[in-house]
Amino acid sequence: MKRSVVIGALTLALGTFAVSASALPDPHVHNPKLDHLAVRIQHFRYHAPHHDRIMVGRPIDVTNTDGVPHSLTADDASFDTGVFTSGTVTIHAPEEPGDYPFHCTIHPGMTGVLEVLPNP
Ligand SMILES: [Cu+2]
Repeated sequence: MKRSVVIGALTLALGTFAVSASALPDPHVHNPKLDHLAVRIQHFRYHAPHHDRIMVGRPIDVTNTDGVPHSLTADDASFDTGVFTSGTVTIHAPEEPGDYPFHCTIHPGMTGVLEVLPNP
């Protein structure tokens, strides 16, 4: 009797794990969340949903809400909004997958990393 209860609990735990594992993004399935990225600059920081991930070549809207000059500039210069003080500038993710560190050319302490994924 006690043994069957333990097995039941173990099955339940495995079932829960299977559900959470299937929720992870599958690199072979098109994920619409990676078609577009919106990055907000606020209080001298970059804020983006979905962990700054996007597929190759897709548009990135960068909005500066600070009212002071900022940029979002790849360390390797593969993308760059240029310096802007307000509004939204649209750039595009590089065509080569990889991790792309970026920074603000005005404020060196502002940094982030863009993860560019291949097309599925
Ligand atoms: Cu800045």
